Amino acid sequence: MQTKANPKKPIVLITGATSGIGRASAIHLAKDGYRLILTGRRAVTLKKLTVYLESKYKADCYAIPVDVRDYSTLKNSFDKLPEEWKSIGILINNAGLAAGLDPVQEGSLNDWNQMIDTNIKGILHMTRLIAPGMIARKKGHIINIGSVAGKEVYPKGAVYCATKHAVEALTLGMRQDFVPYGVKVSSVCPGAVETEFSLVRFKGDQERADKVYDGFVPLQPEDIADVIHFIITRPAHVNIQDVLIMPTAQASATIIHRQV
Ligand code: NDP
Ligand code: 8X3
Repeated sequence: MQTKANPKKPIVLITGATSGIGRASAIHLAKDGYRLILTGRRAVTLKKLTVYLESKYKADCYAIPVDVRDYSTLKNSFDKLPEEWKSIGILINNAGLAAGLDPVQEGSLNDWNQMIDTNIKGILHMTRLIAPGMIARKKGHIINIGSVAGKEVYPKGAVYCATKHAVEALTLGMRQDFVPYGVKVSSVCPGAVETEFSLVRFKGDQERADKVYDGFVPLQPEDIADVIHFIITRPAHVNIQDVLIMPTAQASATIIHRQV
């Protein structure tokens, strides 16, 4: 199929493209002619997204259904990338989740492991695989999706907040390590965005998830995609290091003005 992808634009790899911010970013960037490598665990959802992007926007997509926690499968998949997909210019480390909302004394070890392994090790795994190519080419851009939870801590959210504080530290550390090579590192840190995030956090409890967004207008995933697009389209000498983006009705992690 003839694609409309612009070969002069960098290849963008988005983790967690099957839903929410990752999916919205894939659509936004496909519209603008970027070639996309899209990942996520849900293979069928990922396939449907690539078919949609290819048919609607004539996008050039490569799907890798994979779990960011599984380094050896990730490595194997990236080692096998066709030559024309190997020079990844932009990595969007987006895959992540909150599991549960509990005080530490009642927390579930499974939830903790899932958050720590996905939100922290997932970013490390992806960056370890992709950054060396950027460093060798002396060009590249990594965008980590942090959170207001990486800047504040809220009750019952200690472990999720700790993982997002770790994303903050990793972003700063990567920037220090990569600066001699001209590789940009940015973070985008949203407040409440209406995605599958709360449904996942509350393990499929739709009613509880809906309550999170009751009485105010939350951010939409497209709002974050728009910011990501802005960040990656700055001139070579400009790096937007960090963006904290909140709904107008949200003053902090815990203060949301709800109309009830
Ligand atoms: P969604 O639940 O809608 O999307 C999360 C994405 O991450 C899905 O595509 C999911 O894909 C993927 N994912 C989760 N675990 C894994 C894994 N182990 N391996 C590969 N992919 C995985 O939530 P959001 O879009 O809201 O979340 C995206 C990022 O934004 C996360 O890092 C989140 O912490 C952050 N964030 C979200 C906010 C919000 O209010 N929504 C606010 C601030 C930050 P699949 O299930 O197919 O694997
Ligand atoms: C997601 C936003 O406030 O639910 O990172 O932790 S919050």
